[in-house]
Amino acid sequence: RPDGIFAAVDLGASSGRVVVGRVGPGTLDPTEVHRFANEPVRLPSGLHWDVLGLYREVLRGLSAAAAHGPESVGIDSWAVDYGLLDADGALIGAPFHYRDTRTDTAARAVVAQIGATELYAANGLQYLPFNTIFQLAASRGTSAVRGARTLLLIPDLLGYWLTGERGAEITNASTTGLLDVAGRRWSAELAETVRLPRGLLPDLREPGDTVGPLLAEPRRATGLDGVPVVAVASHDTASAVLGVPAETAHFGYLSCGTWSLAGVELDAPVRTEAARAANFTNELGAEGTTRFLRNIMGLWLVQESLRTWGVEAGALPGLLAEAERAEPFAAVIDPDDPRFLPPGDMPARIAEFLRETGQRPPATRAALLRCVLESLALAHRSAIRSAARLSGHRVDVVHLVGGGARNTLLCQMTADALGLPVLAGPVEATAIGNLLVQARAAGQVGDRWAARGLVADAHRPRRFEPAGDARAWDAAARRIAAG
Ligand code: LFR
Repeated sequence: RPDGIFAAVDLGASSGRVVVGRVGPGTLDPTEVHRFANEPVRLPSGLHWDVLGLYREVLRGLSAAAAHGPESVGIDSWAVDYGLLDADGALIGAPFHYRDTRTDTAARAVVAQIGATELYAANGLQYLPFNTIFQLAASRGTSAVRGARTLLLIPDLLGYWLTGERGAEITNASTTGLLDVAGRRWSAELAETVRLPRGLLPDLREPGDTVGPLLAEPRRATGLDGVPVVAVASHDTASAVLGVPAETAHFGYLSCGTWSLAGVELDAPVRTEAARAANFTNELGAEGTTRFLRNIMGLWLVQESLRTWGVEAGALPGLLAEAERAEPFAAVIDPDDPRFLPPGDMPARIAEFLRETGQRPPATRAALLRCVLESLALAHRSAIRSAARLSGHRVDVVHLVGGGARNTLLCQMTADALGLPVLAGPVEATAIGNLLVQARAAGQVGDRWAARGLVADAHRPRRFEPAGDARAWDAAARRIAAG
């Protein structure tokens, strides 16, 4: 058949969606059939995901998808977090949220024990306190870990509930810190260091591998019959990078949602001392690629400010219009200051940062928003430039995908700060990347360049040319470096 229909489950940190799309030569038409909120829950034990609620919404979404007659189902989500299964295959407790603060001390202890350079040589990963290896070190000796027989990352956990099959999809596994990134296999040494129970990490899967047919109960609940789950690039960022409508290899990307993931696509990891010192990560991508990137705190700063103010997301366009008229470069923050990571009063933390660095906190919400967006644009500039310099990979154009592509002020500021054209969209690059891996596995699309050509035709990105005074951005960058 010339084309096929696929269902993508895409779970982000604040919302999830199920998208159905027909993919084939000249065809790519993703349609959202179900969307739901993803709200964490605070328990006495810490901050957790409502993973049962998510699974219920996945089933609802798949039953809405069933009417479209998909050939297969793929699941992607945010990275690093996991569920633990006991000897009977039952979930032990509620999975922790990566913004839970229990890991800080344990993370530092693991780095001290292994050595930052040695750890980076093995796993190629940037230091983020919530990397799976650090979460497991923080939970070492708990009854949950002692009783665990299998660890499943979130998309693999949902896939297990749908099919009964266990495994670890490799793009997401590469964010755990437990993978030997060059060898593309679990590192026995690293597992030993954090004293993981033997056999906890299941066999690796590649994007495109079949996970399995649906079990009887999810088949009944969704009405999907004879439709397998297929492993996609199950780390959402890996799917997003595949879904970039790039037409040249000389592109940089900004996957811009709750986080901004800024980097380049490479053939192999770069594990130099300079890359480590700049906190660049080598996560794995579709088709054996390496995503050489850095995490930037992203629109979380905006989302959490709106939540603190009690302002609905619907009010954002109005605030952004005001921010556009606010005074430029009145204040700049380092968005990656660790104090911004946990949930809580974001405007207060921003004001605190500004006072500590001798700056005046903004007087209005719009001014605060302007400060955040300019600071993100500066962080985008620094990360894209560093990615190019550290990897030797030339960047002529930057693709900005994800929800941030709707934020035209951020897109324009990013182009201005970088002095490069920014091509914005698609907003749903992640769900598209998920569909594309399934279509490739079914033989309906060729390699990633053919796939990206389809995306470019179906979703012409919006182009932002650099404008304005480049020197003002240089001066602001110096200010933040000095702060
Ligand atoms: C983006 C993302 C990032 C990862 C962070 C935490 O949604 O997957 O790539 O570092 O969430 O899992």
